[in-house]
Amino acid sequence: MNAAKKVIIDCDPGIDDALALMLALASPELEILGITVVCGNVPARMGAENALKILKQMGRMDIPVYIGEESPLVRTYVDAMDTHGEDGLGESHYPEVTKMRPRTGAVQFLARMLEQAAKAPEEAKISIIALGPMTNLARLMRQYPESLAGLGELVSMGGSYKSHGNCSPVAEYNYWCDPHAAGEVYAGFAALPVLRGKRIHMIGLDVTREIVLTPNLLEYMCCLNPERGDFIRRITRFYFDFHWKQEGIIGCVINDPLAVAYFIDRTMCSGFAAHTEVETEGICLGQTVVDDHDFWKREKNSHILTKTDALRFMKFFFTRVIGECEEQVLEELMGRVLR
Ligand SMILES: [Ca+2]
Repeated sequence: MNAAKKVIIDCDPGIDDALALMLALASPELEILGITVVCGNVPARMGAENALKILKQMGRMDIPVYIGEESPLVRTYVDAMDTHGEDGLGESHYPEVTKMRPRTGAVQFLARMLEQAAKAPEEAKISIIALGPMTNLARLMRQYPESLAGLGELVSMGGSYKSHGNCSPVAEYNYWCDPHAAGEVYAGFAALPVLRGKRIHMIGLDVTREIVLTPNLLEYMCCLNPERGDFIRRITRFYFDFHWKQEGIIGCVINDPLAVAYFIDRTMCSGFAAHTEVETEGICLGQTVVDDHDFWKREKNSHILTKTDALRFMKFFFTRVIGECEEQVLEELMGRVLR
């Protein structure tokens, strides 16, 4: 077996972040060096507390959690607690983890780790799976640009190529929350010599909208693995209610875990390379503008994922987080998304 890939997960937990972390923690292909938290769905400090709750649930208290940026670069911070609940975990109100505490200095942690990997061969570099706004990453790029020599790959859940947004007709939350940060990171991938040839893998709403956790799937989880199933039920209940009111779906779209699955298995999604920029002003604030026809003849700084196979993803998630399952049953239960 190949050595596990070194990775840092930058996130804002967040219900779907919690599911993504569970998937990552249950995947032997990953060596998770740390979890860095940014303000997004919830304030960074609350997100860090939530990350600890997930680590406790998964029995992985060996992984450090770092609190990062507490406000976007320019915009006033707008959380998503209407979607994720007042505790960020669907008002499940699991008790605070006291055995281990979050540390401060997420950006410095990222810089330190990447600097150490700067001279390592490509396969030993450190990748980042970004599941929240890109504020920590933009600060890293501003303050420690040379540390990016240690970056393997960047997979980002965010943006939207052709699908509608979830904060405006055109904008997805992570990039809308801090469009300047996302814009700087995409620009950096187009311009910085240290990132030459690298592309941001953009897992946008085009593909994540395909991933819907339905009540039937949740029941199946609870049957196969009562402990994990119950945890997921408690944190997603609020999310189900929100989706029904907002999108008319019985179930919930779970965006972030697909980014983890794609990082591990590149055949999970497919797409194309293009130059992408992020709008930072006006009614299109936070929109990802993907130059799919190469009008601008600029450096292709992104790999835009447009297709995925929801059944394959669901089997991947179940097998790792819940346990053995029957594909036929999954297929049947997935076929009943009411919209
Ligand atoms: Ca997230």
